[in-house]
Amino acid sequence: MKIFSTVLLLTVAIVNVSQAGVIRKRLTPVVQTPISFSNYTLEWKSLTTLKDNAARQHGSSKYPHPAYKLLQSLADEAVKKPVYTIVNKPFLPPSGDKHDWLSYAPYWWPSSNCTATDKNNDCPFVNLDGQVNPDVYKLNDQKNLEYMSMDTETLAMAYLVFKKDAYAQQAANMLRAFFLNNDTMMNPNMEYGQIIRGNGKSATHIGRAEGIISGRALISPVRAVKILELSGTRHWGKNDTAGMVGWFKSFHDWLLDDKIAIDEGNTTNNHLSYYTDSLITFSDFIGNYSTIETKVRTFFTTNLPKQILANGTQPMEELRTLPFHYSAFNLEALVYMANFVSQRDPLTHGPYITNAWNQTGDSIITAVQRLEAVVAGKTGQIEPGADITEADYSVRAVGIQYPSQFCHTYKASQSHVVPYLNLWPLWTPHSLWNCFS
Ligand SMILES: *[C@@H]1O[C@H](CO)[C@@H](O)[C@H](O)[C@H]1NC(C)=O
Ligand SMILES: *[C@@H]1O[C@H](CO)[C@@H](O)[C@H](O)[C@H]1NC(C)=O
Ligand SMILES: *[C@@H]1O[C@H](CO)[C@@H](O)[C@H](O)[C@H]1NC(C)=O
Ligand SMILES: *[C@@H]1O[C@H](CO)[C@@H](O)[C@H](O)[C@H]1NC(C)=O
Ligand SMILES: *[C@@H]1O[C@H](CO)[C@@H](O)[C@H](O)[C@H]1NC(C)=O
Ligand SMILES: *[C@@H]1O[C@H](CO)[C@@H](O)[C@H](O)[C@H]1NC(C)=O
Ligand SMILES: *[C@@H]1O[C@H](CO)[C@@H](O)[C@H](O)[C@H]1NC(C)=O
Ligand SMILES: CC(=O)N[C@H]1CO[C@H](CO)[C@@H](O)[C@@H]1O
Repeated sequence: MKIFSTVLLLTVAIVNVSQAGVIRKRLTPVVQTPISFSNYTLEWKSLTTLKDNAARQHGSSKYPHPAYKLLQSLADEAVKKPVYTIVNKPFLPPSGDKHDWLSYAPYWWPSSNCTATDKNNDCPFVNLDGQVNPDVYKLNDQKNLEYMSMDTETLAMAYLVFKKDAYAQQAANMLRAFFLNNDTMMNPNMEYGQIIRGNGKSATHIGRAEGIISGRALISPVRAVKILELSGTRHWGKNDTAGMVGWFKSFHDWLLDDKIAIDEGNTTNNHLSYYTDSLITFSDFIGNYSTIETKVRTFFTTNLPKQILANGTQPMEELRTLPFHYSAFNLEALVYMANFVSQRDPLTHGPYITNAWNQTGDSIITAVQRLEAVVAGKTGQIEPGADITEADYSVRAVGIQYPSQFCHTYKASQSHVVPYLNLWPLWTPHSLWNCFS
């Protein structure tokens, strides 16, 4: 089971100024708390390959890879689910609007002398580090977002292969409920992620920049829209796409203009990688093509050399208490970025950067090779409780680009606890199916 989800990012830089005036930075441990249980992964899925593989199956009642049977059963389950929405939470964000995304900073409690009825508004909150306020479990915005992401993408892919109307119809229902229907939609911002509640001095009233990383799960719905559009289903209209583009235009602008979003964009580690992936995906979707190349080139030349050293280590990720998890997690984002800007694919307007993998100076490849070596126990550390299959996404994705270097070097799991993660043969070229198994 994936753990990045079960981990709350609570790394706080504490700066100590010693008497000699030397500034030392100390990182507090990342505290593991079962707050969100995300099973979402950001994996590049080539639509060209999805379609080629689907066409190969066409007319045949027998699907040569078990992943197709799994796809069918996941889609059959998804059509029976109610649509997801964030409007049913029992607490309101400071805006008073249930359509606004909300999550709580987990270790903050109403102070013990507080007798107010509305503790969100009338109480000072205090920090009891490591003790999770169970209120956080009452908010399911992140879970609903991630489930909607996985289900809409799965349903759209299933429609592409099986052409069963119910799949497209349900994908459309879920997308409209989450983004387009005035009663149930999410507002296009993440202003209230990980807020500290109450009326005390520490109350933040707005969310924290770190909370924005949850927005990476908005990438799959964009792909679901593209797949539905290309499939030609009668259940998804141009008006629907236009509605989605409107939503993502607002979210894109919020990511660029909002104060906490700017803070997130000024990070340098995995947060920046995912922020950039989100921004370029949404820019492409809304037709703002002009800035994508520059953004990614800047990332490649300015940030990548600091994220990945010549020996493939990722110091910003490995220095944390969950080195394996964070290395795999950041690579997932980097591989997506390189694929996104380099592919000529119906999913993107690209290629934005010709020979993009080359522009990374082999650094992503080197980092993936190091991850492989860590999994093989040859170097580095895997923290207790880590899920080594988290390396699968980046090794396979790079392996598809460079089969001569990666075919048969690594065995990817086909029995992840989360069924959705076993669908990878769908977007892996048929000729490489055996490379990773
Ligand atoms: C993630 O998947 C596992 C395995 O299917 C499941 O036990 C867990 O509940 C899932 N997480 C959430 C939030 O549903
Ligand atoms: C209530 O508790 C908070 C934190 O425990 C404290 O800062 C505050 O002074 C208390 N207020 C009163 C009126 O006792
Ligand atoms: C939904 O809200 C938008 C913006 O407030 C408004 O323009 C539109 O007419 C509303 N649609 C419906 C069906 O109420
Ligand atoms: C688009 O049109 C279809 C068919 O008229 C309708 O069912 C759907 O709700 C519309 N979508 C939006 C976003 O208005
Ligand atoms: C396109 O995006 C860039 C930043 O990525 C922004 O400065 C510009 O205003 C956007 N253009 C439009 C037409 O939205
Ligand atoms: C990787 O290179 C850095 C910088 O030269 C060095 O500090 C680190 O020890 C090296 N790590 C490994 C595992 O080789
Ligand atoms: C990038 O491409 C150039 C020209 O094809 C080649 O000389 C160079 O070695 C490549 N660099 C990397 C890092 O692949
Ligand atoms: C300190 C720093 O890097 N600030 C940057 C934060 O992001 C904004 C918007 O991208 C830049 O204009 C700042 O220079």
